[in-house]
Amino acid sequence: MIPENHPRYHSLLSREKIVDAYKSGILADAGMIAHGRGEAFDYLLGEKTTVTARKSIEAAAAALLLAKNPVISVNGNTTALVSGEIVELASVLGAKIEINLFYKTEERVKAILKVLNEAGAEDVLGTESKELKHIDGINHPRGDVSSEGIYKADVILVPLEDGDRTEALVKSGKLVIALDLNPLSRTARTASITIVDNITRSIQCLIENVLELKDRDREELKKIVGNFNNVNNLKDSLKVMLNSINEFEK
Ligand code: PTJ
Repeated sequence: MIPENHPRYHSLLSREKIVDAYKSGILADAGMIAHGRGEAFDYLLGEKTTVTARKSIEAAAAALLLAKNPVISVNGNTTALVSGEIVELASVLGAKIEINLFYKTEERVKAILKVLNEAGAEDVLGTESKELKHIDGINHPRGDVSSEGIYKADVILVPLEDGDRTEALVKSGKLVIALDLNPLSRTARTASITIVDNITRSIQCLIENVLELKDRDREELKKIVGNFNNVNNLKDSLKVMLNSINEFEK
């Protein structure tokens, strides 16, 4: 039990969720390593949602609202940390949720589906092998995606992703929104919009932005997306991290 007044309460709470998810078969073994890597980058961000991240979140919200067929791709770490928020985001957007795992096993798909169902998700895609189609350019079972979901999506939110699939999805003409604390990762650099922030904070901020922008006209939303530059935004996130190191040296 972590006391709420502990200075690193939120970080420790996330760790506890990750460990519990590992024990209950939701998380891949490598999910622990991925989480630790994320923590290190989050430390450099000051464990805060930066102004730079807020710009990417606004662009992501606008892109998701413009989408004809938005899909949220879900893996083990996402389920462990923010299953309720994923269901809420899908509901405010009218988006589909699809389970797509890097370390795929039938057992993990079932365990993740159970958590999503308990959080209120009804039609979760990616759970039946007969509904799957392969996306060209991904030499991995992760390229097997739902014909009703990622396969025909125009905008996809991919939290904690690997670079290969992001690249293949972008190449196939889809707008990909990545959620990744590492601004140097291949995913971050390949995605159309990358949110460099902890998913435990950014997902709530994304829901708030969607609610705020949902009555704006399409031209205004297109302008928000058009004005966003992913490379510049990644550079700005790196500057925040470098500044936190320089500040320490003073
Ligand atoms: O559940 P599966 O089988 O699909 O596997 C999921 C993992 C995450 C294990 C798999 O996709 C993987 O190995 O990913 P990578 O290549 O380690 O990339 C994960 C990225 O997510 C890294 O760049 C981390 O910095 C970042 N990350 C980790 N925790 C968070 C995060 N980004 C945002 N919020 C976090 N809490």
